Amino acid sequence: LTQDDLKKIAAYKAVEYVESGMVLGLGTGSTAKHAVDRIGELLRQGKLKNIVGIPTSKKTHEQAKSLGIPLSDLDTHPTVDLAIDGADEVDPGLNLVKGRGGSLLREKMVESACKRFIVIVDESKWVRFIGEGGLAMPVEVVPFCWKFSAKRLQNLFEYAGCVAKLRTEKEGSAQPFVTDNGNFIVDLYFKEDIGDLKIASDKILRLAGVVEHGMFLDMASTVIVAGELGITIKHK
Ligand code: DER
Repeated sequence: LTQDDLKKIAAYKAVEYVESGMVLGLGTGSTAKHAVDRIGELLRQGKLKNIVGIPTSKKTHEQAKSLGIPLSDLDTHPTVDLAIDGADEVDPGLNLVKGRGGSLLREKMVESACKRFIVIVDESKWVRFIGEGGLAMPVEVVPFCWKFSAKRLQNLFEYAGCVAKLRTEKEGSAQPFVTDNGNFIVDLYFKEDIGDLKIASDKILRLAGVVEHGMFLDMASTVIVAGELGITIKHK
């Protein structure tokens, strides 16, 4: 089984929780893409009816529109029945890192407005603690004086050997990546465990200039992990 096969297996399993009449949060990324495709297929087959989708990115908006999924937004539907989305990391407490695809703000807005948030991952996303792999912890910042924000973020986590880097369009290009909301992303790379995630989250969000970060703490209701040996479903 390829990694994409596993993503598809997790995604299809999550869509089994979708019922007709639901307002759905539609996630972003290569795993969530399979879930959105599956929802479109079931709508077309008449197996699902009266679904409204709230996309978590312009990319997902386009994908859902091309599939004929009726779309709306949080202004119209401030409460979402179910959201399905991927993650970059999942720890044993079902805390997540998200945002390596750049959609963390709209994802967090939709997923914090939903009654149930199902996370779909292949087994490679499983970590013992957030930041274990030393991979990017995304932070969305306003473009104004982003270097100032990056430096303050780096200083916040100096104890964990943090390095802050501006995300660019492509590796090596100087062109900053711009989010759907017109902001930049500063990725934080840690050498050590940053410790209490709630404290880390509060410290990041207190910095004026920071919009949001990629730690989704205590938000997932269910995590569906697809692995070589089968599917594992973990509930909060
Ligand atoms: O960027 C994001 O938040 C994505 O949802 C990410 O967390 C998972 O993307 P993937 O399914 O392509 O690995």
